[in-house]
Amino acid sequence: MSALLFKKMSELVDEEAKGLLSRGVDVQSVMPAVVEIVNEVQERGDRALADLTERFDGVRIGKVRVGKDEIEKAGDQVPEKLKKALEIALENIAAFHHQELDRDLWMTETSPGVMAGQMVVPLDSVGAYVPGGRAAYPSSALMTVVPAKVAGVERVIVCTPPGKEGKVNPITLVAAEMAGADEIYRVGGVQAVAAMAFGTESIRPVQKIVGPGNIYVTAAKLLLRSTVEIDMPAGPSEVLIIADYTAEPEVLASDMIAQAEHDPQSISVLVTDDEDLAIATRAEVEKQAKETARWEIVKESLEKAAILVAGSMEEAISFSNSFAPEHLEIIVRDPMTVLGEIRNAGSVFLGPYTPVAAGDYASGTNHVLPTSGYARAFSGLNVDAFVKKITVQKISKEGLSLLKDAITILAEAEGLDAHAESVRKRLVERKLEGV
Ligand code: HSO
Ligand code: ZN
Repeated sequence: MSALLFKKMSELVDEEAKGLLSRGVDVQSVMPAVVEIVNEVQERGDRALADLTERFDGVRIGKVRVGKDEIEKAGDQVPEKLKKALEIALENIAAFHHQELDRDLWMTETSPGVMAGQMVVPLDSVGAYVPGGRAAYPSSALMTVVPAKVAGVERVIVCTPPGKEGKVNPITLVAAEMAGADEIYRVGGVQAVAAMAFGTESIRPVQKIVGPGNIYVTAAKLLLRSTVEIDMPAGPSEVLIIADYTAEPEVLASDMIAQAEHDPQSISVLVTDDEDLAIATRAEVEKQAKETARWEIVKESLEKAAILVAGSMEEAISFSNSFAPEHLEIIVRDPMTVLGEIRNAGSVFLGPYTPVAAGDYASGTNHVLPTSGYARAFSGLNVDAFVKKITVQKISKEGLSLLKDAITILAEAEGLDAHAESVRKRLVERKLEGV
């Protein structure tokens, strides 16, 4: 059934290789529509949010902000078992992101008497975009809000689209509340991004917007980058698996299908140096695809999938580095050795017992990751996204004397005499107050 690409890597034609490597989501194509929506929100604030939500989500909303009563009601609706699972995930995500925190302040003596350092200060406010609709992911509320709170951001707001009754998915509400969100708004899409960037009557603007979203949300984030900081462009989910003879076809196929069920645009790639494994995995993918609940999405997505037979592990690794996958699974006899060769990936999963789904939900790492090759230059969401680093220095009179020549000579070479003078003035025969 699935028309997935099955080939020896050496036989890949240019076009096939390019198609796999670029898989570019064409953000520019939706830009005109995005600009229009953004302008509407900027001009008409809350009234635009109501109109746009009616147009795109099919519901007329009253208050944009989700009230305490609705959050409480959601708490009653969500089964205990689910709350417990959210709690376990939250604990692990918080523990992991605590480890990422840098020291508050460090100083080092770069030259005698010259102390220079850096201090970490959280942003004041952050907006988390949590998708709804077909891809309603309460887990994304944990992945965005928890690290922001761990970093010390005082005001963390969540925007997520309402369902047909105008209510936010109760599990998303519970997750956002548990994670410590300070305000939750029932608005999604481009209009949510614009509202968080410019502010409206009911939503105060934020300094940075993070979180996954569809191509429109991504385009809006990129468009508003001069007004507000953003995390990274994130598109459809993808996995690349490097496997050798030790891997089980059934397991590999299930990981490919798990990625494919996200979105028709999702991509799953297996690269192996074992041709028999490749053949067996293709058969398994076809079998499992027929059994999956979301077969319509899976079927479409698998048309973009590939199983490639590499001539060697080196060739497999080199392809993976060029591909720069969002998720990289390494299921080989000695995964640590392969890990040492990895240059580009959003998040790496080692060994046969480490499915991407673990990182999606509960192992503690973040699932907001760079897709579409952005892992070549971007990192996944982490606490650094929620802080800024401010450099600090304190120099003694002796320290400044020692640096005097270097500073004044360089300043004069740049024609900036006042710079040089600001050093000399301090070093004339007088004592400055303070330590
Ligand atoms: N794989 C998605 C995250 C996710 N999976 C959410 C399940 N829920 C993007 O990394
Ligand atoms: Zn996933």
